[in-house]
Amino acid sequence: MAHIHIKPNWQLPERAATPEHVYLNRRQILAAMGIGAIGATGLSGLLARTAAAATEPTDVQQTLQGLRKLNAPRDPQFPLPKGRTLTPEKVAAEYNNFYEFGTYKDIWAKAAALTTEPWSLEVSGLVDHPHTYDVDELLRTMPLQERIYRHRCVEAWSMVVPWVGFPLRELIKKAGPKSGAKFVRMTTFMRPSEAPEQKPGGWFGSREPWPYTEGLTLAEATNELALMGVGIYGHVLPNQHGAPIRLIVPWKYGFKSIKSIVKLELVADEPATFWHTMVPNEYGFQSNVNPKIPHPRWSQAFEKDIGTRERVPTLLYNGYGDYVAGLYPPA
Ligand SMILES: Nc1nc2c(c(=O)[nH]1)N[C@H]1C(S)=C(S)[C@@H](COP(=O)(O)O)O[C@H]1N2
Ligand SMILES: [Mo]
Repeated sequence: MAHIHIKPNWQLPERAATPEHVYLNRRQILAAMGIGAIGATGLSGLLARTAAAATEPTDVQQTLQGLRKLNAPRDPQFPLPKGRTLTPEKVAAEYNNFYEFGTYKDIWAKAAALTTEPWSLEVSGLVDHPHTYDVDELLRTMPLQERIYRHRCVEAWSMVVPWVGFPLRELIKKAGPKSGAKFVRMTTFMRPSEAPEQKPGGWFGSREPWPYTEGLTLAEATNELALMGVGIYGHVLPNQHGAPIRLIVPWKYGFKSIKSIVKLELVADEPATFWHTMVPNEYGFQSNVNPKIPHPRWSQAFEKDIGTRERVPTLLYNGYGDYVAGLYPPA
């Protein structure tokens, strides 16, 4: 067995590694052993981190202060779910997954480097009216509302937060899907200068299929629940939550809810997606929340609420069966 002279990431004591991270780090180490270049990769990664750290905020409140307020009416269909507690804003704002900025729970600091103004969203593909929107235009013209949704990450943690957004189907309606359009493909920004993990030679940036992509069937994308999120807790999104525009599909595992979207295309075939491409047997295209289908490496029967720290039983479709069960064969 080869001797590895740097500590694998998952052994760094100050970091709270979660299962996705353990997987990635192990894989990274194995890949690096194969090509014999781990020292160089590890060192450049460390130097990049040190450089970025100089401009990072030191307190999560700094990333929330001064965010523009959004006066969106509450959607009465989505009040606080029974038996759950609203996750405190600060807790949600410092417990993120956003792999472009790293694999640990310091995303809120790293994501401050993302430039979100101006921001364009291209809507194209098999549509009658392709259009590139300025996000401010969408904020002004789309029917914004506030909805409290449960969010369930595939890593078995969850939160309950008030999003501000508009139904994705309103945008799809404006675009006018052509008859051959069967899927929606969404793409996150590609900016290695701002997002360190997208750089070749970063911790795992050279082997992952950046930019992050996700997809839905057209029926899923036009379901009432599918929300384009532009705000949280009554103001625009802080960068760590996927500013300035991200998807929220609460009946699916969190990785489907792609952040900081730059392109939305209507396509004929099931699109390749980031996680499915990397680990097809662990992260399926559909990935509906289901307590009875374990992840290959852990059970999905329960989740940890990051606000209350309670262990909560996981619900089929994350509790949204009334809205989405009809899309799928009986579970
Ligand atoms: N572009 C992009 N979108 C992403 C991710 C990511 O790494 N990159 N992580 C996903 C995962 S795994 C989860 S759980 C949610 C987390 O959203 P939050 O940080 O706003 O809670 O974002 C999803 N969207
Ligand atoms: Mo996740």
